[in-house]
Formats: sequence, structure tokens, C-alpha cells
Amino acid sequence: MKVIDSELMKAYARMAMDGFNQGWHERNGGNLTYRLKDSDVEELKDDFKEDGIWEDFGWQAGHESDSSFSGLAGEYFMVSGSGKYFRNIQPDPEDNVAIIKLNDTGTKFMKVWGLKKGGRPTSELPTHLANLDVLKKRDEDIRIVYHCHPTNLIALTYVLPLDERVFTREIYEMATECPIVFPEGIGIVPWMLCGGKEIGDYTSELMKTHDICVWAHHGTFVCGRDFDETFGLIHTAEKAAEVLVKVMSITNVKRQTITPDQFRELNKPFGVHINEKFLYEKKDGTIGQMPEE
Ligand code: 2HA
Ligand code: ZN
Repeated sequence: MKVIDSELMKAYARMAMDGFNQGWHERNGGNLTYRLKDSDVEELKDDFKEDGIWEDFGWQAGHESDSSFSGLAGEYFMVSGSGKYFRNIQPDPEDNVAIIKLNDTGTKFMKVWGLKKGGRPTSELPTHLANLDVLKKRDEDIRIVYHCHPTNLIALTYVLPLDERVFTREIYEMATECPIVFPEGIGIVPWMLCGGKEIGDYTSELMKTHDICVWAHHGTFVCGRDFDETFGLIHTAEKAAEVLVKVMSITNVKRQTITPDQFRELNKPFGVHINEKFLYEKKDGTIGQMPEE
């Protein structure tokens, strides 16, 4: 099977276009990585060229020598290209996307398909792999990491405290499905240089327990088992963020909202356990207040 004709490529390209149409991928913003299943590799491998060169990952902010993703050794990944525009992925996947393979120690990669006019995988590749390494240990079926620039979540990183409890709680109160979709909340990464090892390590530490992280003043990182779940997660969080931005443009004090006990009512019927650290008591309806220590 040609990669270009596969259901996998179509699903990947559709997600890229969906993200672009949401306004989350200005210029070359964002990146998307999918860890192939054995059955995907089996289906597509006749279209792979495995006689290329092994390349270093090369973190942009130094530390080039210590990138090793041993937990992902020998695996294949579909990744967006560095400097490539998401709006061009669906019209021309072969120029904007690559499939890469890791060597058997997880220290180098080889392009086996795509980026037909040259180029490298996303500058965030080491961050994506660091995340996927951690996520595979958490749940073998998590195979997607998606980075985008959703407007409202980014806006909130300028006005809410960069505190996971407050940020998550304010988002939870904007849409009942949020705590059901991400009961472990939103991890917060303070501003750091993107493409660097520090932000990669910081994010993957949070991804040990979270499905969604916000990079302050930059964007978001989410993971999932398939494209629907991954897109649905960030779509849900960003919708709630949009509601919060609208509420905050009217007032900084809510007249009424969903209470901690009402959130707890969701646990049983929806089979989740909303982390209690987000269900602290508030003094009043003021948006963004810190919990009492
Ligand atoms: O790939 O979004 O964070 C462009 C970016 C880097
Ligand atoms: Zn970005």
C-alpha cells in the first residue's frame, strides 16, 4: 500500500486541516506525531526506503549528545516537517510530512518516507519523542502527540495564575464535559525556549500524569490513542477557554457556577475520578483566585 493512499495518511492529514481550520496553525505553527502500530508498518513498509542516513535529533538549545529514546527503539513515526505549514499537509502530504524510524538504541533516526523536497522533521521532534516515550510506559495504546496554538487557551496564560489548580478549575467550570475528558487537569509549563531540552523534559514529566499541558504564552500539548480522541481533547479544552474569555470580557466575578459537590456528582455516572486538588473551596465568584493554603 502507498502511504499516500492509506487510511492513516488520510486521518493524519484530516486532523492537520481540522486544526488549521480552527485557527490553531498560523504559518508553520504546531506539529503532530503518530507512533505507527505494527500493523501500520506491515501495511506500508513496501513504500519505505530504508537505505537512508541515520541522523541525530539535535535539541535546538544544546544538550545534543544526550538524546536517547530507548523505550521507542526501532519504532516508526509519522511526523510533520520543520518549517512546513499545516494548511499544506492535506493537499501535499509527501512534501510536508515524514515517516521516520528510530535505530535500535533510540539514539538516531532515519527518514524512510516523505519530505520529498528535503527538510527535517519538526523542531519539536525531541519533545514529541520524549513525550511518547513516557506515554508508552503509561499506556501502550497512546500513540499521538499534538502541539498547536489555540487562541483562547494562550490568552488565558496572560491573565490566570500559572497554577495548575486554578487554571484547570477555571476551565472545568466553563464546560461540564471538561473534567470528564481530562480528570487529571491541565499541566502548566511556564514560558521556556521551545525546541529545547528543558521544555521537552518539563512537558514529558507532566505527561506522566496529564493528557493536556499548556505552554504559557505559546500553545498546548495533548496526547491520545487516536486522532478523534486527541483532536477532541484539545477542541473541548479550547471551547471552554473561549467561554471563559467571553465571561472575563464581561466581568471578573461569576454570579453562579458549577460547585465542587456538583463536579463530584459526575464521578460515578461517568466512571471518572476528578482529582480532588481541583475541587477546592472558593471565597466568592472572583475568577482566578488562588486556593487558601
Ligand atoms: O513548529 O509551533 O513550537 C513550530 C512550533 C514550535
Ligand atoms: Zn508552537
